[in-house]
Amino acid sequence: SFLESLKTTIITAPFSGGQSKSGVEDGPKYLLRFGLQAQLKELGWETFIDEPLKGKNFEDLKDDSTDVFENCKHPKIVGEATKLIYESVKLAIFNNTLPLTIGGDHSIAIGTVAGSFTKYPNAGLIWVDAHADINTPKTTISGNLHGCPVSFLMGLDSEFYPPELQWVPKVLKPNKIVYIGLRDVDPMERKFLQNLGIVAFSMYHIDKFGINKVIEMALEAIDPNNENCPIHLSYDVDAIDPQFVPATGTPVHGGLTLREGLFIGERLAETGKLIALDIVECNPSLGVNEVHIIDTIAAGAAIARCAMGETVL
Ligand code: B3U
Ligand code: MN
Ligand code: MN
Repeated sequence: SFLESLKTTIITAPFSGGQSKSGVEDGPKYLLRFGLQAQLKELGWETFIDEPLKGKNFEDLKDDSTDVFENCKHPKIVGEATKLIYESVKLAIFNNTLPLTIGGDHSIAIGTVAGSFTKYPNAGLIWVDAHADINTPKTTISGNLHGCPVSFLMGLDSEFYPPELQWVPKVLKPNKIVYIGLRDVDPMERKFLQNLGIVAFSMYHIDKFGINKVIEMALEAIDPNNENCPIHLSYDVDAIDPQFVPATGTPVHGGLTLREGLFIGERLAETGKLIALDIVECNPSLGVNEVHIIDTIAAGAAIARCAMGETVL
């Protein structure tokens, strides 16, 4: 393991500026209210909490109609929030704790991945998501920056970046990311995946090979020569089917079962190589009823526990 002892820093990232729906900023509050910290303690983790966005009111700043760059919405607040999260992840990881960042929308991964790769430049990134999140400010149709974090980390189309996001270190190489769960990929995103030779396992591959084999292939893809590469897991809960995780901003049918989704976490815990974990896109406001909210938050917490060592036996 890359950790000397079981210590984690839960980094709250109550941020919704990477997309248009409000409510996803309440994800951290709900996950903590659900008992995530106590659950991790129960698993033997010493837990710290860091709130890098405390005192900031990014929600109000979403109304600022001047915060646009070309087609990109809210680059200023995304730039500021992700920089703060980046600093927290760096601090957590250099203090020999596992940064567990709870979102918030997926734009926050700009900060988390940039932070973890500062300490572990040869790390691999496992991106579990229905979406590829590899649009650039040039290709994005929605203008939502939560659909773009991977491109910033790779430096794709970097001549078109908003000034506020030019700080992002281009830490990620195409052979160090692997996707699991894709089923909604824009045409330009597909071009990037093809042209860059990025390994991606869509729902088709999960049906074809089964989740166990897919994870083995994913692990091999980011570490083909068995060099004990550290792993950052960035987990968008919309990878899991909306029947289990309904309260999320962009649900897409035909997703992972809850068990498949948790197995990814369990298998990664087993490798002992996990150096950072993000759980994003839980949006309690989008539950049509109380059960939707509880299912979604419970799934988010379960993913964290599984990835951090919870086992049945
Ligand atoms: N690819 C689309 C849709 C999307 C990406 N990420 C989410 N939705 N959650 C986009 O907006 O870039
Ligand atoms: Mn995502
Ligand atoms: Mn997604």
